[in-house]
Formats: sequence, structure tokens, C-alpha cells
Amino acid sequence: MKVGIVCYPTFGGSGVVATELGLELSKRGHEIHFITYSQPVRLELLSNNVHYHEVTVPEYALFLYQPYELALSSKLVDMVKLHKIDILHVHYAIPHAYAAYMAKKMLQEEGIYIPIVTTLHGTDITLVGSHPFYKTAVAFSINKSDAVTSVSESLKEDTLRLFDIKKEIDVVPNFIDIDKHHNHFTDCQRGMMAEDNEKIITHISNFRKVKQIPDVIKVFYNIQKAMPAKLMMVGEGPERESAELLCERLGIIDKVIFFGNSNEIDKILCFSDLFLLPSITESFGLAALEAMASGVPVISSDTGGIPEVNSHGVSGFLSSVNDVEDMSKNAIHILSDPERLLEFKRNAKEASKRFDIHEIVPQYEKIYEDTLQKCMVI
Ligand code: GMT
Repeated sequence: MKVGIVCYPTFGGSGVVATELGLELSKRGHEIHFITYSQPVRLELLSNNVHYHEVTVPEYALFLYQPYELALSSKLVDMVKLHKIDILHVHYAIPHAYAAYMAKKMLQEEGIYIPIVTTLHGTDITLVGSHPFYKTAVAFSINKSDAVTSVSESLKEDTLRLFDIKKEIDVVPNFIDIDKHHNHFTDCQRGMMAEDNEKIITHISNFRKVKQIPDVIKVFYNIQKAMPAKLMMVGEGPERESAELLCERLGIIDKVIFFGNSNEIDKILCFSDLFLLPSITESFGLAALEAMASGVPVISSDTGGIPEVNSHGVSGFLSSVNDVEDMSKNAIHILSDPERLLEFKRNAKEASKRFDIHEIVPQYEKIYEDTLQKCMVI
């Protein structure tokens, strides 16, 4: 099959999922065309069945906002025709599903039928998409897709609650390549980050408000009062500066490392003892799954799709959003007993196996096949 994948190319869940999906599909013999405004960060290797087509939006002074969806829909039309793409899989409704629908209509004028699969990732529904300024167009694009998937049951429920949706939504959870996360590092270089007696706590995100960064720091503050510990803060975003200031104010800045964006997530997770994800909302929590696959237990909030990933008392613990005291208590409970920590690490790894890439990607293949079949009948 020739699949066109549209996604955000930046560090962030939906782009990572789309890229890993494309790469796995290419290994399974499909021809993949990534169509976006820059090369996705996890897309290192292009090959004869993995292609990248850049969408460029020429700057024009008259426009206050440059019309990306216009450029994207034109590019989609051109690429579908040039490469004879069979199906478009768009990740994130805004504006990808909308642009894909426009492309589909333009292609129809030329007698070409291109089915669209839309995958909802979270903020396109819960935070941005449901805003009155976008809602009508988002609902329209979802309803006009040939197939719709969401990354968790919770996101499916949110979508049905917030929008008037007439389409069936299939839940296809996010996934992880378990083999990649088998600690293949003989030396995690833990010694470069912390002393032997120090526990390593990690948080990875795009440092947006929704990630509740102050709670990450407050939980760590309580942990380091109870035992020697270091905090690894990985990622870049609007909350980073205030996070550094909070660490300084609490007198813990020398125990916290701010890495910025990193392509070495698996190395950092390899030496981590605990992962913190206290988000206000999270449709899935891919970062938590990546941590679990590396054998790192998770202390998280119990919001959105996180409980579908992190099992309370097994792979870590869940607490109400903002309940820093409960999160701290649970973290210290896991970290204070070496035997218990080991058990949680083992459990976390085991629990991540439910999301093995080899189990999940065939679900997308099936959706593509069924959608193509249905469209042929029409
Ligand atoms: O977490 C983010 O802020 C990035 C965001 C995105 O759209 O890329 O992530 C969303 O999609 C991920 C992949 O499906 C999910 O794992 C994240 O939970 C989800 N983020 C939110 O719902 C806040």
C-alpha cells in the first residue's frame, strides 16, 4: 500500500507516533510518504520506501497568518497524483483533517478517490479543537473522514461528548517498540548524572501548562527531602524558565538538570528510577509508556487516558490532578525500598508489553484495508 502520512514534525506525542508508525509500516513492505513542513524529528533514515515531502508556505506580507492548510492541501493533491498514493492518514485533526478533506475534494474533480483516515491525539480535541472558534470545522473534518481513530477510550469518550460526531471511532492505542527499549546499553552512564546513592527522577514533556510542571518540581522537592535524589527535566517549552526559577527559589537547582530537547530519551530513561507525569489532562501519555518500556515506574495523575496506560499499584501510582502530597508519598514508597523499586521496575516493563508495536500497527493496516475496500464499493 502507498500511505501518505500527515503529522506535526516536532518533538511531541502525535508526531512521534506518526513517525514510528510510518517507519514500522515501511518495514512491513508499505511505501510511506511523510508530508509536513519539516522532516519529523524521529525520521532519521529515508529509504526507497520512506519519503519526505516538504510543505512550504511562502511568506507574503499581506497575510497576517500564512495559510498553511492551503499549501498543505495543494501539496497533498500533487503528491497523491505524482506517487499514486492509495490512502492518507492524518494525525491531529487541526488543520490536517481539514486540509485532507479539501485535497480529497480537489482530487475528486479529477476522478481520483483518496480515502482519509484521521487519528485524534488529544489536544486537537480536548484543549484546542473544542474551542468555539474551531469546533465547527473540527467536527466537520472528523465527520468527513472515511475512518476515525483515537489513541484511548478516554479520548473517544471526550470526542463524543464535546462534538456532534456521526462517525464510528476506533480506539487504536499508541504503541512502543519493546525491542528498542530492552536495556541494550551496557553502560547507562548513570555515574555522569548522579552519585550511586542518589535516585534519579525524570520528567519528559514539551513544558506546556497542561504538563503541570510546578507539580513535577514540588514532588521532587519532597522526594529529595526524604532521600538523596536528582531530577532530570527533558524537553523545551513555555514553562521551562519559570520551572528553573522555582527550582532556584526552593534551593534545589543544583539537584536538577534541564536537558532541553533530546534525541537520547532512551539513554536518559535507561538510568532513571522513577518517571513523573502529573498532567492536568493527557489523552494517552506516550512519555509514560516510553518510561515503562524502559523499566521505569510512573507516578502520574489519574486524568484522561493515563489510567489505560499506568496501572495503579502495579506499574506505578495514580493520584488526583494537583495532589502533590499523594504523589510524593507514592514516589517515596516506591523509591525507599530497593526490593519494591525492583518489583515496580519489572512490572512497568511487563505492563508496557500490551502496547507492543507488533500488536498495534496491524490494527492500522486493517483499518486501511477496510477503508479502501469500503471506498471501492462506493
Ligand atoms: O503532550 C503533548 O502536549 C503533545 C501532544 C501532541 O499532540 O502531540 O500529545 C498528545 O498526543 C500524544 C500521542 O497520541 C499523547 O500521548 C498525549 O497524551 C497527548 N497530549 C495530551 O493529551 C495533552
